[in-house]
This record gives sequence, C-alpha cells and structure tokens, in this order.
Amino acid sequence: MRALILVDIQNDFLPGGSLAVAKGDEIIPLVNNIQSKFDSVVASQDWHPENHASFASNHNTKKVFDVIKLDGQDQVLWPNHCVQGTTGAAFSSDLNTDAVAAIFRKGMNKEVDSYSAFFDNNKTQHTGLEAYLKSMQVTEVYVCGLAADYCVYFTAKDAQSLGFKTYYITDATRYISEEIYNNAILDLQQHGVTILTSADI
Ligand code: VGL
Ligand code: ZN
Repeated sequence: MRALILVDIQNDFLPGGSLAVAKGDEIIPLVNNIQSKFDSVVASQDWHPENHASFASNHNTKKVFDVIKLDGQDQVLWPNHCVQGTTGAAFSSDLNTDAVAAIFRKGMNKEVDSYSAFFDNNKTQHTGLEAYLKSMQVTEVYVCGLAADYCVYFTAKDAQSLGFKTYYITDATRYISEEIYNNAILDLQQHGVTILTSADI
C-alpha cells in the first residue's frame, strides 16, 4: 500500500502567513491532483502552544532566525506560528482534505520542536503516524507540503529510517532556504530516499 503525507499545508506557511514560505501556495493544486493516486492520504499539522520554546518571542534578547541550544540541539527561533486553534494553524481552505483519513498534530510540547510528522526532534514522543501507517500495511510513503527544508525533509528522513520506501516529491514542496534545501536533498539521497516529481508518480 502506498500513502501520501501532506506536511503542514497551513495558512501560516503560505503567503500572508507569519512564517510564509515563498510560493508555497503553488503546490496546492498539484497536491490536490495527486491524492487520487494513493491508497491512503494523511496530513500533519504544526500545532504549538503560544509559549512554545521555538518562538523567538519567548526568549529575551533573541530575534527571529537566531539559533540557540535547546535540550542540547541547535534550534532555529521562529516567528510565532501555527498557534493551536488560530486561523494561521488551519489548513489552507484551497487544500482538498476530503480524502485525508487522519491528521497527526505535532509541536504541542513547549520544550521541544517537532519538524518530523513522526516524532519530536529529540525522537522521544511519537505522533502515532508510524503505527497508523504500519497498521494500514503501508510500505511506500510519499511526502509533500511545507517547508521543503524543514518538516518535509525530516518527515522523509524519518520515514525512510522507519523502513518505509520513501519518495520526496520536489514540485509539491517549497523551501525556506535554498542552501538548506540543497543540503537536505543530498542527505536524503544518501539515505536512500527517492527524489522525484509528481509526473513520475
Ligand atoms: C516548520 C519551521 C517551524 C515546517 C514548522 O513545517 O517546515 N518549519 N515549524
Ligand atoms: Zn513549528
């Protein structure tokens, strides 16, 4: 069985949002189109409390995009985004979610960030996505969504390491930083993730 994971296609990551990914809206028609090619479609949703440690506003003297140490790991400080229950945290109204069978929320623990749809950045707290996919006999996972160099990257990397044959759909994602994106693609290739475009699905 093959599954499509829609990563964080939320208003705050789209033009006009607080952590807007340039041209992020361009992926939506494509993402809507390809869903019918999959046995299962699931989504992740970044879902932070207002006091989340990844928000620059929660640190004195720090600015957005500064990097700090959080629990021993490098942590980029972000603008406030995807706060639970806000419009910014909602899925884009242009995204077709009719076929989405389950939604996995992440980033609720204020002490640790959660880029991957599978678990927190310190890999202790699972979202339930791995167990869900395995219970559905999913063996192949395709990832798309926002942002290419953060949540889509870490979701693909974890999917591969959890034993799913993993595909990263480049035209169904957009990045925050081109440099980080280029490194992410190299890293995924080295870990055996297949990089493809939607035409090759
Ligand atoms: C994301 C930064 C912070 C993402 C989430 O969805 O890529 N990026 N939180
Ligand atoms: Zn976040």
